[in-house]
Amino acid sequence: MKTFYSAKHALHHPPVELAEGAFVECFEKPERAYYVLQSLQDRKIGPVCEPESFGLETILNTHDPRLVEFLQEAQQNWTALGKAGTIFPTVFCAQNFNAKEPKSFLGKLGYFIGDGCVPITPTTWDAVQSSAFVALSAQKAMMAGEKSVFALCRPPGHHASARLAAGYCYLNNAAIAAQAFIGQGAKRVAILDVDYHHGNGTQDIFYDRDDVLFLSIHADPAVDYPFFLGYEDEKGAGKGEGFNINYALPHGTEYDAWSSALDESLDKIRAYAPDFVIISLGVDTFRGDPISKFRLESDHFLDMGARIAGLKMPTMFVMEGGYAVAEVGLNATNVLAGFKDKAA
Ligand code: SP5
Ligand code: ZN
Repeated sequence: MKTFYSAKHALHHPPVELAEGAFVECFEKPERAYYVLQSLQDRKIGPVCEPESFGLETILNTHDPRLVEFLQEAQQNWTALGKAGTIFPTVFCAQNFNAKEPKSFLGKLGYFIGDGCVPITPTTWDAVQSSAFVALSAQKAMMAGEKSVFALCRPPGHHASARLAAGYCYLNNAAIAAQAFIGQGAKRVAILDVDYHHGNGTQDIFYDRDDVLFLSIHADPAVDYPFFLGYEDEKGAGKGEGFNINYALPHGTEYDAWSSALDESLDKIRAYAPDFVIISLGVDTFRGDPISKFRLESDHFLDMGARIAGLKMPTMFVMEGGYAVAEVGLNATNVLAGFKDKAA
């Protein structure tokens, strides 16, 4: 299995995030990707390839051009206000309905950023763009006939919606790849999000569509991030009704219950018969994760990969969360290794 990886992810390394009332060291840090890369090289998962560059239109097929422009120009606007240091919003656009984009950059911060865990530094955009290019390069390889590919994206993407960056995510890498598949002739794409957190950005992007089936297995949003979306009664709208499926599980969930939701998801994917499957691969379901409350063990990730391989469908993995830095390489690589062994 090929991996796509760009060292440019390290250009995004803000010193702090705002979490629960305090500035704390970022959980989403460059070491995460280094450990995953090291682990998959040690275990000979396959060649590691540099991503290509793509035109901005590949991103604008999914994202509001104003978000992209905002991210590109944030630093110069911040500097123009006489500010130094990492950029954070202090106002938020709580009413999405009919919300207008303000002229003031301080207002724009709240219009394009959803919470305190998406700091912006002078080099954040370069890393964010390279992460999208990693996903698009993996998608291109799939389109060219690879049966499975790993996009080692960083920063992650699944909390980003068309207009809003949030939850360590700036652009939605998995959604950008799904849209590229559709744009290049795929009839149906399934996105299965196994990150601990609900993929609220991905859900939002495809909510009214039937050509992208979105499934997510995650912590009950009543008790965990992203809090406002991810309930099981969110099933899609209009043409998309029935094509959004959420499994909201309680804190303390172990692999038995988790894997039942996985098996149900895989059955739904079989019934949908997609041309391509995208796995939004967060490994923050691990019991040692510092911000999460599920109880998967490292070996369970091998089994997870094997069950996904049971689909026997072209499958692209896109890295999302996972913050137990010392084990994130082992856990992510276990999914890929479990998949590979079973697919072989
Ligand atoms: C991609 C992804 O996994 N994003 C997750 C964003 C979660 N943001 C909320 C972080 C809350 C941190 N809480 C720290 C608790 C430590 N005891
Ligand atoms: Zn997560």
